[in-house]
Amino acid sequence: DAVVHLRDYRKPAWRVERIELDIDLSVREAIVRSRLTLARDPAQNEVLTLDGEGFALQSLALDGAQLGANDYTWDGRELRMPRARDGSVLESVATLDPSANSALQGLYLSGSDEHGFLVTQCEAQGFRRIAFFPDRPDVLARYTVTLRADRARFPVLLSNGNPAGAGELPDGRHWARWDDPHPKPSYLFALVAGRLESIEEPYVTAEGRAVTLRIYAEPDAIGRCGYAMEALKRAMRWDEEHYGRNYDLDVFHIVATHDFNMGAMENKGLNIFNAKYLLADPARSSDDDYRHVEAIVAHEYFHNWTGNRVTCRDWFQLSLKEGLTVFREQEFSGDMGSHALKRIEDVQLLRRAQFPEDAGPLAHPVRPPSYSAIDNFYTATVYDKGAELIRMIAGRLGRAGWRRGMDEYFRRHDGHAASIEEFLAALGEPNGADLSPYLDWYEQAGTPELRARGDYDAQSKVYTLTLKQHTAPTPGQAHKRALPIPVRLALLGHDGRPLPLRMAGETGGVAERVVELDGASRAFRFLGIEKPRVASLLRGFSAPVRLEAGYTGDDLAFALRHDGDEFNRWDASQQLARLAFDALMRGGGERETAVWADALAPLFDDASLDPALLAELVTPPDVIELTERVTPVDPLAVHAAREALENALALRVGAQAAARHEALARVERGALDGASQNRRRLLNRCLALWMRWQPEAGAEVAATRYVLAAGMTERQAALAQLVLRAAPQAHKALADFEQRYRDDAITLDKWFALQAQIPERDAVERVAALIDHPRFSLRNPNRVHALLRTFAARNLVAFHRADGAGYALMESALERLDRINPTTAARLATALKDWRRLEPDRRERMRRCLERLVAQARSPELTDILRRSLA
Ligand code: HT7
Ligand code: ZN
Repeated sequence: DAVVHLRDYRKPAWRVERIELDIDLSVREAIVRSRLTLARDPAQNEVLTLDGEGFALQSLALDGAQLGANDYTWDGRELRMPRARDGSVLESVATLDPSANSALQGLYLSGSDEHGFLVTQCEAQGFRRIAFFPDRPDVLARYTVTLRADRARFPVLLSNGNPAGAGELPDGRHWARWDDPHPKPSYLFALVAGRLESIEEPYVTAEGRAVTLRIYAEPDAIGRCGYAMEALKRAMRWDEEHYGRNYDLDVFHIVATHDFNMGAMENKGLNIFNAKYLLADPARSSDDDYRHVEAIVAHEYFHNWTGNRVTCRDWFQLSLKEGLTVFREQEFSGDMGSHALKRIEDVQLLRRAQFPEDAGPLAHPVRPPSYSAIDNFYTATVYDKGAELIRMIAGRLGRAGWRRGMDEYFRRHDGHAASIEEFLAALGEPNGADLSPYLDWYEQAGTPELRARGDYDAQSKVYTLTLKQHTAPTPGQAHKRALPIPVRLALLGHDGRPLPLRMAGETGGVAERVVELDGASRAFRFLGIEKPRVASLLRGFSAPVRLEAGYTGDDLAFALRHDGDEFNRWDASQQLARLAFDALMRGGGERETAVWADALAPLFDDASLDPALLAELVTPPDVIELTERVTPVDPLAVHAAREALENALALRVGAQAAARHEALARVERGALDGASQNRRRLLNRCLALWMRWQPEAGAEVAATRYVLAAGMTERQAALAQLVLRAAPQAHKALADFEQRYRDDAITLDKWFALQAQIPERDAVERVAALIDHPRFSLRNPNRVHALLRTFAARNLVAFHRADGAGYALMESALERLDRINPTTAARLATALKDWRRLEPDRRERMRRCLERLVAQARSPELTDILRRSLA
């Protein structure tokens, strides 16, 4: 497939001022009548070219005259019409079958023929599957949409904008019209039609606009939408208070569907959600689920300004809306709960998903220079590294400067499509700051390694911090530039308190400051320093880099005890665990493991420590992060080393964990407030440690906890412990879970995902059998992620089984999935990207599997991932 390059960007030669859509809906056939009012750029002498694919064309008319076959060409992808003029009106009639659309892009049927409903997904290029259009984000048009359908089968008819009429039609049919006053790109178009129920709340914006908020779901799910509604109101208020951004339509609608390729979609005034990230209730949703719902509801809402009102010039600028909106959501979520915990979670995600992406064959800059399948660029790099870039820029401008810059960005670009250069200029200029050096971060792939060394001269009392950066080559980028790296730091004295930091020419010192490394290497001199103990660097993870500071175990244990920055305190524990893991992989590790465990043990007695933070402090890095540290990877050895780490900690703190578990179990446990959630997080972690310390007694407790769980957070954790530790009670609990939740797909996904992780070789056969489970379907992306993605990403023992059975299972699933849903197939295939890092035998097996797949792949999406992985 053709590669699209950023450098080839040209302004649209044709725009669409208005589009009127009239769509007659049924499960097996939608008749789409569209009327486009065209505007030609006089500076470009281009023939009208529109995108359009996957539908059957019934008729075309230009300026009222029907067109014949000689008046246009359509190769099934592009329509070319030499006769179109500036101001021409193009009318088309096309038909398509939503029930045959398993790719879930464009207009598709969610659910069964009989009970399902119709829904659209247009980002990135789904609109062209509905009607002819310049399907690119810099063509903003005004939409009027009329929907017609059988009233009994499709009582609810929704589209973007404000309601503009509704009425009856003959034969039990009806219509509804929607008018969107805000010009928008085609990727933000949406429609929904079906038998849905709704909940409703009034909302008055800070500017005084009365808005009706409605959430729609299928009848059996509508009772689980209340939490999302509350989260939406919190997000709306937060955006008013923190960015002065108000909502801008009379209605705001959200719809939940079980069939969705991603988390959710920010269509103007009509957000569509994967039900997994919208529905929540205490019996079936864990605390993590609640947090996800709040975060994603907020994320999609925040897009109304960062993405919709100001949209992207082209898809290379995707992070302009995604990185910025992730950042806005992170700050919101921190304000709603704990900034330290939110930061820890976000950095965990970055290290588990983005750092490996940046270090492997699929590495790409936050703004990629080219793509062959845009759907494959909705990545951790564009989203999460993109958010880190915004965080650095916001930090550079300071709170007031950031707000000033964002106000200016909205002032300049509201109603338009913008680029990352324009964004940086709008932020920088009102602050007198040149942010152009940050453009390098957008254009350069790879995670910089930051080396830090501190030297203290007791005589002159000067502490010199030398910082150096290096970024390894990534595909297509052999040579790397030095990037601006803000390092937030403090210097801890022997009593653990920060020492005043003063540089030449300054009077007085501050406890914490930010220095910016703006070249390959630089030394920073701090004066008047009395007896420093250890530098606390990169506080709050002030830049998305790998820090190598040469800390000893003692330094880290000291930081773990004393660092006032909660993130760095947690990171000290992570670094100690990594040192222990490295030593275990070298065949030793007893001493290093003891240093880590000894440093953690006293924390159980610290009553002032937030229980959730304690839970994170006593959790070693994730298996994906640890795998990153080894080449070549022997998956069994990595698994064994992480197990040894966990076991050693349990041996050291098991009694304390058990006691803490019992104390926490006596407190009221079912409530949903933050403090209760934080206690549950520790309760669950203590149970895990207890089970390793005393397998039999621990399993008894877990089995009881499973039955008497105060909500899903406890039930899921107890089940996980029983199953992953192969307790005798596991079988019964698993059967019980299946029975309880067999009719609730989202909850049953927890059951699929858990079994995919069982660290036994025969988990391959178990997963193969689960593919045939009556509740599993390759047609549903949530099921695929729960079972297959979890298996490939998290089960080192079974997925990497020496005989290649795990890879073979994935190969056959991918082959089938490619024919059903290419976006989901391509996402799943990224689990194979790191084949080159494996030990020779497995490397060869996985390479052969990738080569067989690439020879057979049909879709451009899967082909793109496989080719780049093999390159
Ligand atoms: N902006 C949304 C992207 C999205 C998407 C992309 C490709 C294929 C399917 C998709 N569904 C949603 C998600 C977001 O808010 O970031
Ligand atoms: Zn987004």
